[in-house]
Amino acid sequence: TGTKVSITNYLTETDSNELIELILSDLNRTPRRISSRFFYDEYGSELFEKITTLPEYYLTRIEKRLLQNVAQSIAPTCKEIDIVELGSGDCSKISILLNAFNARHRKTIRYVPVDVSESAIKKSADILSHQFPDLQIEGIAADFLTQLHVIPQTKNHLFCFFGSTLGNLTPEHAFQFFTQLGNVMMPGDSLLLGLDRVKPQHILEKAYNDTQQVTSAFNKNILNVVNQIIGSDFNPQTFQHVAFYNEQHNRVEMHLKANEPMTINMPFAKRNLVLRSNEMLHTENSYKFDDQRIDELVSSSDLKITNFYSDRQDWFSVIWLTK
Ligand code: AVJ
Repeated sequence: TGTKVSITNYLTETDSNELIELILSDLNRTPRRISSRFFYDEYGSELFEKITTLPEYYLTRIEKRLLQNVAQSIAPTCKEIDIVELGSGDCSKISILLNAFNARHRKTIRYVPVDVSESAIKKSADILSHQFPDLQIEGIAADFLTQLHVIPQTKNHLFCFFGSTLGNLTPEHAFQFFTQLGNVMMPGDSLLLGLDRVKPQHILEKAYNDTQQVTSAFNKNILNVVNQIIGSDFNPQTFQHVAFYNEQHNRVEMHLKANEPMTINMPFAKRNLVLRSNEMLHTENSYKFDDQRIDELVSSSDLKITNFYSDRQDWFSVIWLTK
C-alpha cells in the first residue's frame, strides 16, 4: 500500500526558433499582442496563486465553496475511476473533492493531473500523497489543448476543468475544444466545468484591478518572460497595467500600455520595435459566460447537464456534465 506516484512527460519540444517567430509576429500585428500562455513561468505561477487569494478575485473563492456541494453529490459515482484534472496547477481544488469521499472509495481512485508544467505536477503530487497516503497518482505533463489522446483510457473518467480556464480561449476555440473533449469521453464519463459568469462591470473590473496590484505585477511579468525567450529589453516599469470589461465581447481584457515613446531591442528581428506613448500590447482575454453561451457550448458536444451549481448571485458556476 501507500501512494504510488508516476509522472510521464509527453511535451513536444517547441522549437525555440518557432517560439521566437510566434512572439515577434504577434508583437507586429495590429493591435499588438502577447499570448497569455507566457504569463506562467515560475514567478508568474506564484503571482497567479496569490491572485486566487485576493479579496477582489471572487472566482476561486466561490468555485471552492461550490466544490464542497459538488463533492457530496458526485461522491457515490466516484468509485474505480480516474479523476483527470486539465490544467491542474496547485492541487487545492482536487483535495476538496477527495476530502469529501470516504477512505474506502478514495483507495479505488487514481488522480491524473494534466499540466504543461512538470514541476507543478511534481509539487502537487507531493502534497497530495502526504494528504492522501492511499491515492494513486499518474501525472501527465502535456498540453491538454492538443494532446487529449495521451490520457489513459482504461477506466471511466471524471474530467475536471476548473478556474474558468476555458474562458481564455476565443469562443471558436472554446467550442472546438469542448467538442473534442466530448469526443474523447466514453459512456459513463463525466466532466466538472467551472465557468465565470457575466455580471456587473464594476465587479469584474475590480477582480482584475486589485488594490494590492498583484494582477498588475502578473501582467507586467509577461514582459520578463518574453525578454528571456526573444532576448528583447522590455522594461516592465515603463508600462501601465490596463484591465477592463469589453461588454460587446463578454470578456475582460488585459493590456500593457506604454508610458512613453520607446524603442525595444529585438536581436532576432529585422528591426527594433518602436512603440508610441500610450500604445497597447494586448495580453489576455478572459471570457465570461451567460446562459445562452453555456447552452451553445453544451450543445456543441454530446454531453448532458446532470447538475448545475451556482452561488446565489450566479457569479460563478460549476457544471456537472455526463456522457
Ligand atoms: C486562469 C485564465 C482563469 O482569466 O481570470 C487572473 C487568469 N488573469 N487575473 C482569469 C487571470 C488575471 C485567470 N485564468
